[in-house]
Amino acid sequence: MGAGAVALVRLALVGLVLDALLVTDLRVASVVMAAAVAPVVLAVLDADPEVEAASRVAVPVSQAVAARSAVQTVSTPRRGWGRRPGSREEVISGTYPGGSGALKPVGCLPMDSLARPVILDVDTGVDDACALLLAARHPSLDLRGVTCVGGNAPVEDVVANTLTVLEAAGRLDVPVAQGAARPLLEHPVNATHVHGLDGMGDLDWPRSAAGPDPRHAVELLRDVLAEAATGRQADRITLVPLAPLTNIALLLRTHPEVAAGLREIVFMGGAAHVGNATASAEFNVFHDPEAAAVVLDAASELGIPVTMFGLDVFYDPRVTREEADALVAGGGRGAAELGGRLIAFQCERFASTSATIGDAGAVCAVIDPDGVRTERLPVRVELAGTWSRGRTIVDRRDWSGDLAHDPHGAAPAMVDVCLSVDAQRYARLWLDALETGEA
Ligand SMILES: [Ca+2]
Repeated sequence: MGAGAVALVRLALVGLVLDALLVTDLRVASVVMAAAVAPVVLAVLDADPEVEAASRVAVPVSQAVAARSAVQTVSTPRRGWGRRPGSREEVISGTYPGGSGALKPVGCLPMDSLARPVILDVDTGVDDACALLLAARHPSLDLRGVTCVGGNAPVEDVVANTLTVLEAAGRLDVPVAQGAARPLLEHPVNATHVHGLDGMGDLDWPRSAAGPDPRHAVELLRDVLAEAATGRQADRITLVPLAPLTNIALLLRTHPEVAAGLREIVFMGGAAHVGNATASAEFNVFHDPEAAAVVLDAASELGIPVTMFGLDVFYDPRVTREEADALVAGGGRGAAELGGRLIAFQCERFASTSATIGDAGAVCAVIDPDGVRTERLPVRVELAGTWSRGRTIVDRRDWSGDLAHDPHGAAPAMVDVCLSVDAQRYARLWLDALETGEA
């Protein structure tokens, strides 16, 4: 080994030691902070589905942002807010050797040993279907399971839709489990006005005859995460919730020990700036605000890194109607045709020439984290506001002196908030996975 290589190894070892010290300090700090935080007051306000429906449809799409081609690629921990265990840099390591987002040639399934293990929690859902197709087909991911929750559609429909998508992707080997049928406190609502009566675009697509795993979603999550905890660091699971966080809240409160098997949580939900279910709140968090609050609290307490892929970036990665039609033209009832038809459905429903890949963007953020710009910021969920219930309050203050006079103090949950995205890069990643990863 040359002198240069020895120096590099020494630097890496020093970095590891510093990281270990920092993790220890922050875990102690998080326990102290958790003990100091007053109990969460739960206030239940009846949601009005009609208000939710009207506001979701009315959200404008930022074409200007969609046209952006270059994005700063490095997560920027905030000065004065400290650093959380499980750094973004650590998360990035271990990507597929072909490079971030690189695809292996056609026909390379099953996944190789370097593929990142993931579980998706879904309420399929048109855009959940887009996310499932990507997670099922991309060679840099190892989809270990899919758990279902009521949200866009009743949970029984979510299970049926999820199995249908996995069959189209040629991945009925992936266990699918049914979870919570309703939020912890809120009334269940759905979004059939967005996703069609069956929750997945009413495509007249042949339904899968497969059935779900006999376990409850929380049991499947517990089992897979417990097994991952006994393996190598690289075997730890990236959990990708794309729905109301009910299942995940139940999991982390019932089986907090599963944190040992978790690498990180990358969830679609919330926003720093805008809402869709209401003027303040994003649908997934608004649908079950208590669950979102529990997940952020538990993640903070257990030292689980969290990335929020919210409405600030959700609408930006878009596929055109022409690109969708090209996918459909190949036929074959596989992932490409289904993906194309899902995009075409959205184009027609919203009278647009393009549609977002939606939840699939959060999966892109796992495959290719350099495609989003994040800031590590304190986040709380509003549980009591008359007009703001379900809002994710992202603390973007950059002068810590304000905190001395703030009766609330800083939120204990530090989250990597996605603030902008290289939209074309993620849309291309999704298209490539479907075009080249055909079953
Ligand atoms: Ca969803």
